[in-house]
Amino acid sequence: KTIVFATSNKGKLNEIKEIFKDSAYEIISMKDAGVDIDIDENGSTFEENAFIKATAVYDITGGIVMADDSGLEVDYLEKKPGVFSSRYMGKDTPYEAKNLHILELLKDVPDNMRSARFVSAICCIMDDGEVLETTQTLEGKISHEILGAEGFGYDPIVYISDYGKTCAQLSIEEKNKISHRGKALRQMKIMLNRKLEE
Ligand code: ITT
Repeated sequence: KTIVFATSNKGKLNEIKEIFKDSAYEIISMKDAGVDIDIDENGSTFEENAFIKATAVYDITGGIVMADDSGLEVDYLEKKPGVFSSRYMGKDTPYEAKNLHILELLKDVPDNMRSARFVSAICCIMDDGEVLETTQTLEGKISHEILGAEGFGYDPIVYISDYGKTCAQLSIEEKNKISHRGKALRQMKIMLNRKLEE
């Protein structure tokens, strides 16, 4: 069975393809499914936005669709940028600038006040319209400098103490093992496998 992954973010697509590479489900991008739409993510939670994205594509294809809505919550910034993570400072602003800005906002903030987390809400709509959902997080701390070149987005400033590295210093396999999206996608994989047995 084929699942269209409703994203235009290549980083997300690479992560899900890695996780579903041994699955009975084949992941294809929105582009490869011939769907070219701009989705207005006007929800106020990650869950709402994941549902909005999945629904927009399902309304066109009628087949199985999965979507991820995710972001970074910085506790010191009252959980910003949160659902606005990709639009923070304008959607076309390079991540280097966004990351430097967050480091500047936390310039003299001590380590015990630098907690942050990545959140990923995954929504899957089955071909019969049934909705499956899960949300998972990855706890970290905002680093003091930009470190690493793997991954995407805010990865270079999210420091994972257990690894002594930022997410951008982890390989895609290492990141998937512990990440918000890795955990949510594996959970979703279990739910989807149950569907195959029904
Ligand atoms: P789609 O909506 O097309 O999927 P997007 O990038 O706009 O792509 P979101 O609206 O969910 O996706 O925004 C999520 C943003 O949060 C993303 O652009 C990153 O800046 C950040 N983010 C989420 N997960 C991340 C991760 O694993 N590593 C780094 N940054 C992440």
